[in-house]
Amino acid sequence: MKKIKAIIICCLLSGSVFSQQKPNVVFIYVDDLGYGDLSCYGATKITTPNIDKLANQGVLFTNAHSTSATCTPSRYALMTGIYPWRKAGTGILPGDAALIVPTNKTTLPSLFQKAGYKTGIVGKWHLGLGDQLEKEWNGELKPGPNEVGFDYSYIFPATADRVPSVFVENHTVVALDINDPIQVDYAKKVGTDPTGKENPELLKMRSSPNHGHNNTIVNGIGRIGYMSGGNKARWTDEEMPLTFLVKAKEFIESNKKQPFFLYYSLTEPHVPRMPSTMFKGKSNLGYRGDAILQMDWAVGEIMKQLESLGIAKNTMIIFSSDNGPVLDDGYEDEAVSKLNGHTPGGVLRGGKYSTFEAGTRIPMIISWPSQTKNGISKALLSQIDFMASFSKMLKIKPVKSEATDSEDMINVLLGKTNKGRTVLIKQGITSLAIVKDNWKYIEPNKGPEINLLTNIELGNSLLPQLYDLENDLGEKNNLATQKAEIVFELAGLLQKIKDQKTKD
Ligand code: NG6
Ligand code: CA
Repeated sequence: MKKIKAIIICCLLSGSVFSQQKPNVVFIYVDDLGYGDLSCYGATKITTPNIDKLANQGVLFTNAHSTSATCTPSRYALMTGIYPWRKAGTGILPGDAALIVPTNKTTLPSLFQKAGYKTGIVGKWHLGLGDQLEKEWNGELKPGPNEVGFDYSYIFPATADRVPSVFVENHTVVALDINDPIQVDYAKKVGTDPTGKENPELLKMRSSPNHGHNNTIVNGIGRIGYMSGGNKARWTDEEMPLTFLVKAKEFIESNKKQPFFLYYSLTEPHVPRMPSTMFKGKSNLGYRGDAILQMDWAVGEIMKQLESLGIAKNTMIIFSSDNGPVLDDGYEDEAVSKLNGHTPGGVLRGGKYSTFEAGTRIPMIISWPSQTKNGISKALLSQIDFMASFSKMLKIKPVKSEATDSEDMINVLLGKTNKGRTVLIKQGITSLAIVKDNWKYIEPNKGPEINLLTNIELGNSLLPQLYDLENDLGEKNNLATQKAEIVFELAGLLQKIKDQKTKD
């Protein structure tokens, strides 16, 4: 009897230690959501109850950053722990790009694999597929997510506004029909499909002038790039949230008995915003607002599922965005005209593409009910730090030459300390900035001051810029002339970090 009791106690103990060491991780990564887009971050014109609930049970970060102000580089950093500006070819990728994540290095998902997790990605990828531009869309598409650490993948290749407008499950286009082969080209028209340029009367949402989202029409929307064939495989934008949600839930359901890592990478509120009927008109802010409500709903559905499976307590949910907000990013979707006083970037200056704060300071919430204390953290943090932080949590030693820009922040992520990074580099579309002790220095550069298409201030200037983020979060007063010694120090430090070599 004593022996049995001892065994039971032993099992219970090891069970609890095991569960603490190996939480499931659901990383919800949304596309182009701004610092001011959620009610838990102060939005008043839109309410996001599910994400607010997540924030109430976890840690809400006010000083968390993506590495970059656009998607591909931010995601590259997330996967590798290497600053993307160290590596050529990590800018916004076309839909036919080759894979840019190395297949012979530790990645965020392969870390979890090494720790015995089942790993999956559902949603946007945008890191390339195959080993060259010219590829056979009708055969096996690899290397891709499955070759860099995901046991399961259900993705779209690039962005919702780029062809091919199809889903890829593991290595194959979903609903592929060999009698209607897919062809993709970014330079010239292929096939006879109408384009937004030639047949604007066929569009259900017009492209904005000069943005060029007027190539092949798929589901009544002009895309960037040309495709032909694959008619059965083409997605319906309005169904996308459900498609991804169902796949995410299936992945969770089939792995509920073992530790899993799910990277659930939603397209909202990136363009084209074409919400499902359930959400159209619901926000009164146009389709961009509706897409945010739709995204919030999807987060709530995942939370509900985890609860009903009884695994919510030991599941860490991370919620964040790949870059800051943009209103007109290619389509006439009323994002500007129906803004109604909403401020997607909150008090921050700039937006997507910008070296100003709104480009890369993004919402981040982490909830692991059995571990995180609820509260607000002001710690300086970057998404690049997930690599080193999870290495620590999973007790998988990082390879020395890998993830060299990543810092272990696991105790910050769990809300156990407020002591974040001391230094961080942030990347706009043409310039870098360095942050230290709440001072932010933007290097002088020749890039345009404003992106005329999106009407976003890019943070570029031929002169050095220095902002005191503690007292001037809106970056209104350039103190570079008054504080020349800080400019000198930060410019030197930025150069030193740039000069550090990586093996990749
Ligand atoms: C830009 C597109 C924009 C968007 C962005 C990628 C133009 C004029 N604009 O090049 O619409 O697709 O790329 O966004 O083509 S991201 O969030 O994936 O980085
Ligand atoms: Ca993005």
